[in-house]
Order: sequence, then structure tokens, then C-alpha cells
Amino acid sequence: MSIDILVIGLPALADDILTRQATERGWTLHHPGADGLAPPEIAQRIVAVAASGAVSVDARLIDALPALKIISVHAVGYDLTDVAHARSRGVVVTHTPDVLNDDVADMALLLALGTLRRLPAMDAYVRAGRWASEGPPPLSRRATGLKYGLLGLGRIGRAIAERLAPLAGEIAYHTRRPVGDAPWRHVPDLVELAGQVDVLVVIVPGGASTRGLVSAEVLDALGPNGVLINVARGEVVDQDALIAALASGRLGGAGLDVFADEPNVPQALIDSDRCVLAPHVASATVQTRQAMADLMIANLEAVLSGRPAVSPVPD
Ligand code: A2R
Repeated sequence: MSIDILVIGLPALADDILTRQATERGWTLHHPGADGLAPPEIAQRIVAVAASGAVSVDARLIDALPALKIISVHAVGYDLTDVAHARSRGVVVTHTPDVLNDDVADMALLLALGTLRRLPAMDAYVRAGRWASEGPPPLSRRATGLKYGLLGLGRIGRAIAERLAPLAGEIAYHTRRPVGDAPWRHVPDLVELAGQVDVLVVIVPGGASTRGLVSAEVLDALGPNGVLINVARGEVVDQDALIAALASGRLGGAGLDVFADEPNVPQALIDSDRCVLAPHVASATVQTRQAMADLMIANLEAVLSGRPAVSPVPD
């Protein structure tokens, strides 16, 4: 009997790895049609979905797959999968936590240092020949000794804090519940935290409970010398408020790997010399993407052979 898997939007490396392993395991891979669904005769037989974290696996898709057992998401964030609906149908949802902590934490640091020290502008300055023609560029801002705040202190947030510790003057964080064994100061109110720090790093999950959490009020509290770093999900930040705050100088700068409507980046951010932009690549190294693909496949393998998932999403 064939094992039919629907593959949705995986990045090229994960798609290649899955395709190779599927042949060895006797899995048959299918890709959705233009309507986002599999043809009905195939949909009947689909037992697993392998999906990128950037695609929606909604109730309509889940209901179109009557034999579905597992949705294996190739990302730590599963905010675009309707987990409650999957559970109501007895479908297991899995994700790829932990294996990307180091890369996402590295990117948070890169964006923080790159924004404060204006690295992309400096690079452009050299390439445009301006160093030779105009002399040294304007001075940038010292990163060592600043106060750093984290919105979120989970697996990735901790990795970021540990990297910041050797250079930060102080580290504080906001979560809904203080983290018992964390050596850093918990601030119960996000606006208060933003008012206390120079750099605020956003690393909470996306979805309804965090949408717009970084509001105009939070950005104003961060202030004209404050820097916002987002390596979480674009929707956690009120992007219109961010654009307005940067344009008026009410916010000092921003380092962004994620955006509200990817891959579309507002022209105002592209034109702003106060931000450093990246195309959602925090986990996009060969090593980490390989590890994410392996974990995605390990989850498929486990559930399809009747064993518990390796990394199910939490209740
Ligand atoms: O609030 P808590 O105590 O559940 O702490 C979690 C925090 N968090 C929040 N903090 C403030 N307000 C909220 N509404 C809120 N919701 C969640 O985010 C916890 O400290 C952190 C999430 O940690 P983990 O579940 O370990 O996620 P991980 O692996 O660090 O990844 C975070 C996100 C992913 O979901 C992707 O969207 C992105 O980073 O790449």
C-alpha cells in the first residue's frame, strides 16, 4: 500500500531531502494544485502533510484530507496551521524546535549590531567609492554596555540573551510568566520594558495572541534612541506604526528579518536609512535547514509507523 504525502511550499533543500528519503521509504509525494488542494482522488489517500511554516494549513485543507494523520511543519512557528481543528480530527501537528535556536539567535545579534553600527550603510559607502571621495562616514553607536530587552524568553530568547550577556550593560525580558531559572530581570509590562531598554528584541510566536503586541505605544516607549529587532513574526509588530515611528524619528532604528506580508516589504522601509532588512533568513543556513528537514522527516516517520511524534506542538 502506498503512503501518500502532500508537500506544501517547502524550501528547495527540504524538498530535495524529503524527495530523496521518500524514495528510500516508499513514500509517494504530491504537490497541491492551483486551488491549494490535492485532486480529490489523491486527497482521499493523503495520510501526511509536510508544510513550510510560511503556508497556511487551514480547516478547509484539513477537512479535504479524510485519511490525514500528521501535519509536519518545517519551522518552529506553526501559527499558520489550525492546530485546534487538526486535533479535533485526531491529526497530530509537529514542528522543528531547538535545532534552529543558534542560527536565529545569531541573526538577532547580527541585526542588532548591524543596525547600531550601520554595517549595510558602511558597506555601501565603501562600494560606492565614497570613502575615497568624501572621507570617513558619520559615526555610529556603541553596542557594548547598552540595555537590551527581550520580548519572549523561550528556547530562542534564551539563546539570544546568552549571546548578549558578554556585551550587554543589562538584560531584561517580558513574558506572561517569569522564567524561574533565568538570571535576567523580568518586567511584567511590555511598555515599561520598552521604556527601560535601548534595544528590544522580539522573539515570541506569531498568531492571534501576539498580533500587534509591539504597538505604537511600545515603539514610543522605546523612543528616538531605541532600536527594535524582530526575528519572530512580522505580525507581532504593528508595521504601519513602525513605519510612522521610523519616518518621524520617534524610533531610532530597526533590524527586521520578518514582515507583515512577506515577501512584500513596504517601500517606506526599503527607503529608510534607519533600518537593516533581511528576507526571513534567520534559520536559513545549510546546516540548520538540513537539521530542520531531518526533524520534519523523523516526525513523519514516527507517526506513520504508529509511534509517538518526536516533536509535537505543545498543548
Ligand atoms: O508568555 P510566556 O510565559 O508563555 O513566554 C513565552 C513568550 N510569549 C509571550 N510573551 C509575552 N506575551 C505573549 N503574549 C507571549 N506569548 C508567548 O514567548 C516564551 O518565553 C516565548 C516563546 O518561547 P518558545 O515557545 O520556546 O518559542 P521559541 O522556540 O523560542 O520560538 C519563538 C518564535 C517561534 O514561534 C517563531 O515564530 C519565531 O520565534 O521564529
